[in-house]
Amino acid sequence: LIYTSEKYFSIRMRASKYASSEQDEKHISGGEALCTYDKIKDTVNTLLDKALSHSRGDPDFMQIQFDVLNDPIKKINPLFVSNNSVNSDKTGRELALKFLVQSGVSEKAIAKGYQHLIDQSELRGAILIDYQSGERVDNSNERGIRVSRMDWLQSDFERWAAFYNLPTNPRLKEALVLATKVNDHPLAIAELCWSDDPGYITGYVASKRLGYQRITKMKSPGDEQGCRIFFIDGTKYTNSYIHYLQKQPILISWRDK
Ligand code: WAQ
Ligand code: MG
Ligand code: MG
Ligand code: MG
Repeated sequence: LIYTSEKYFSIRMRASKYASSEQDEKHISGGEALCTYDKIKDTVNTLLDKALSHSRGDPDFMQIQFDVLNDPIKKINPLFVSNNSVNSDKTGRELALKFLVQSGVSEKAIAKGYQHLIDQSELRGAILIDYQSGERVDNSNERGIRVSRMDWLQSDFERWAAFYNLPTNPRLKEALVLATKVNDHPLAIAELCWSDDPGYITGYVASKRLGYQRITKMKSPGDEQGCRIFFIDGTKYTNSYIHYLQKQPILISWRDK
């Protein structure tokens, strides 16, 4: 844990379309960051830019909020990243299934997870599924649970990327920050993810056992259906896990050994 005299702030953004029309609200973009007071303006601008030039469309609603962190920030190491090149989204999904099973998720839970996803097409967060029964254990309906209060200092991320010869891709950074936080908790079993952005087809499975398994093709180009499923031990303490996801401040921090 870091105890600093400097105050840190959590910044959150979400943007959508048709929020105030008859049509169903469409999620466009979301983002979260941690920074000190002097960096708030830059951080807000970065999140604003992200949503104003988005491949899912131009938003007609946006909310950017900041609030001071009162809890100490916990530092954790990023999950280990492995790359899996596949030649079709079908092969990618089969590989994802294999990784989920290896992480301890039941095939029944995976099948039910996909069904919950199809039922909820307008998610802006994640759905939480029990890793054995496949029952959905959050009550957030069509919104999903949004993980926030997490970040990775850009300079630290760039040192990490150079060491592993990986691209300094902001999507990889964002996704690895989220996956590392989500999977660090004792109740987490595994995560399945791909983007809802039509042009971005790389996704991943992450777990304590397998690390962050990047899979190059998880959907076909143009598809706006994204996925974020957290498979957890959902038989008890689900509320404390959700509290952790939304409130515990986490900073990813890397040291080469
Ligand atoms: N908390 C919970 N769910 C989220 C969050 C969050 N902070 N951010 C996104 N989601 C959910 C939400 O339902 C989105 O629609 C869906 O995930 C996809 O989000 O190259 O870019 O930000 O290694 O579009 C993974 C591969 C990219 C990166 C994932 O997701 C790589 C991505 P997106
Ligand atoms: Mg987004
Ligand atoms: Mg995102
Ligand atoms: Mg997206």
